[in-house]
Amino acid sequence: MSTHYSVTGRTAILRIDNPPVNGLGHATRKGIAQGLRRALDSTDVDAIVLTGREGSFSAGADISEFGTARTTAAPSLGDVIAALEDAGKPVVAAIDGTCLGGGLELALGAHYRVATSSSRIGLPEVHLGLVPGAGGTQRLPRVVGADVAADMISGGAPRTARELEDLPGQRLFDRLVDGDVIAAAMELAVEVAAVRPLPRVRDLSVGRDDTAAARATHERLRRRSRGFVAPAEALALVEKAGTTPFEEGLAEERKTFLELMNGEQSAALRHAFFAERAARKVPDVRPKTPARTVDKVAVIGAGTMGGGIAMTFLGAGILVTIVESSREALDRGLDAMRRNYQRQVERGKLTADGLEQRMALLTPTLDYADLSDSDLVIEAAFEDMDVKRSVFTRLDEVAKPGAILASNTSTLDIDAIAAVTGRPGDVLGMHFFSPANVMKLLEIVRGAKTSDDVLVTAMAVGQRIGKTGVVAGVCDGFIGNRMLARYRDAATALLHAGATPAAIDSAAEHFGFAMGPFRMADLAGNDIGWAIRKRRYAQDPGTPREEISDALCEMGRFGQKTGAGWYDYAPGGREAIPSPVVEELLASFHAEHGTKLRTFEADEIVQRLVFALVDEGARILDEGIALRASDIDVVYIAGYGFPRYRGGPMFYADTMGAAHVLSGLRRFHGDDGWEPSPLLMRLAAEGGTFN
Ligand code: 3H9
Repeated sequence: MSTHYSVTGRTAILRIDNPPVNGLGHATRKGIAQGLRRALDSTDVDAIVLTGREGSFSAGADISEFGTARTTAAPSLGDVIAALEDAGKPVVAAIDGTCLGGGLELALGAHYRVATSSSRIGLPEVHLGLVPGAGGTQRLPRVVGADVAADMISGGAPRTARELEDLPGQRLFDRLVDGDVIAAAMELAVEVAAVRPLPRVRDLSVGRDDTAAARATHERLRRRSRGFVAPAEALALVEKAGTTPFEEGLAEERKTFLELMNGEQSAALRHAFFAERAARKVPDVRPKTPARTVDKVAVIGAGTMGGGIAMTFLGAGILVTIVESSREALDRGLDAMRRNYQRQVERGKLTADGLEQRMALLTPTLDYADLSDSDLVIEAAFEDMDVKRSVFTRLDEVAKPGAILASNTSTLDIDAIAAVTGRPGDVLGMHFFSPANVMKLLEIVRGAKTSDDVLVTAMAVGQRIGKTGVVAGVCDGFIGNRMLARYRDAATALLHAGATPAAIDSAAEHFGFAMGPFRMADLAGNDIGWAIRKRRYAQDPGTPREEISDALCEMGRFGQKTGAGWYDYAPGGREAIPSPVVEELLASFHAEHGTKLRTFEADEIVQRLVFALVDEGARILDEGIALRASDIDVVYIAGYGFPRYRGGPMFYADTMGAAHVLSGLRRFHGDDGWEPSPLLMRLAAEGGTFN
């Protein structure tokens, strides 16, 4: 039973009880409709309180039903809401906790609403590539005004009931409480039992401010949602609420909702939603393995990475000890952190008090002995095995028993690092992405001996600090950087074949990548890859040379930081301007190598880049480095700017079909000796999918 019916005095209480989030699946919708009918038919009932579970009124439609017959099976959510709204007895919604999507739409169908002030109210459908489909775009503007509704529906971010209550002229809530919301709703139900006609949201007119601030918000929403189709549709529907009759707006909303639900973007975004949640589970860890307590964290290294990692923990209110080897490096690191916070204060993202509170949680030190009471130590020292080994040897001496020892290495062998300690079960990788205080992705690298509770703790810590954690096995580059290497190789191959950096970047960005490979390289610094290449050339003289990239670095064109890289930059500027120097460099390379120049369609450029990711992803999956294909998608969306609305590289490959990807790769590689990954070949032969 996902709904419960009871009567107290002359008020019926209809409670939605469908854990974990009170999703409004078919059975629940039926339960609400039946409960309502029963209350309306009963001569012992004067009013109805509709409520959920403590902490969850309802998170909306059951997304897992989308695409199945149950989504549209009667009664639809729209039918249930219409029945509430047209009920001949007052319906009071009693809201506590999450009230999202269809859950809010349901509450808007009630005649009265009472909520706890901390309840989270929102229409987040755009995050799933949808618009609200049960009247949200038409009813919300009638109670909070068109501008706030446009922001909430097109941006998707929830607000607290208190924030909404404080808006001028809002008519969303009749009462806000901090205590027992059901008792308050029952009280109101008794008071309004005889009121007729009953107030209906649909009968209100839409207010709007149309201020410069509101217009700026809309403009920001449009910019931020580049490539996403739903936000613009949502804005248009909210606009309609003020200009067309209610029923017409509702019909238009329903049509748009169904089109979007059956479209590619929503399928991809729903995949991303479930993929992020699946990534939190590790199948072979003992169920209910308890996490260790983490109250104090230490970070080794106050460079860009260490500082960013420290800031992430400080932001979550966790005590951090930061260790450096010299006073100058420590001071430099602290200055950089303070400057970073200062910039946030200037942009209004942090208060001056907030800045001081964060810095007060930080203990800088030069002495490893000061981290002896830390529960978790994250090493972010120089990326070199000897350095890592000596840090971990020292950590093994000073860290308390049971402390977790993590390395932020992006490439090195965690097992080799763990082996220098007497407690390899306590060691794992926690690979943050730069800038660590901004980027969402956290690769949690499980060594051969990492114990289950250490893994579980690292995942829980990741969630606590707001990161999207994905478990990876040990290999060079783990999931993300190993795939990135293939992506870069594909970009370099395109360059060698005659495509320009601007053409490659433009195709990638048009596809939806946050940044094309060459703009990205200029931002990250071309010297980093060069240093790695030089080391490889020295270790193995047979390593193929990346002539153009090497020549670029030999000219000192390291990217934005030197004002020149694959592009030119105005002093201090970020705008990438195609460079005559690079053009000349490419021309002389092509002349020397007799390149048969050809032009590349944007489609082919994208396929070359993305299929390379898929091929490496398939190997990673086959080797068990990633637990599931959707984990790879999460890595690429959260850490590498892959367009979320395409669902990640593996999901994208599934939409193309493995056989198509394989034949594309064969064509692009020609006779260069490339062998397809066995998994890709299997799927192509069987017509199977990664996800
Ligand atoms: C909609 O309402 C359309 C309507 O306008 C029109 C209809 C006609 N459905 O996130 P968590 C699962 S669209 C099915 O880990 P938290 C989730 O997969 C909907 N399942 O918990 C997970 O499962 P598992 C608009 C759902 O506490 C478990 O519940 N609403 C749904 O961190 C726990 O979730 C939204 O977009 C769902 N709606 O966060 C809200 N929601 O344990 C989407 C969750 O097997 N949901 N699950 O991995 C959320 O934002 C968060 O889940 C929430 C809780 C904030 C509610």
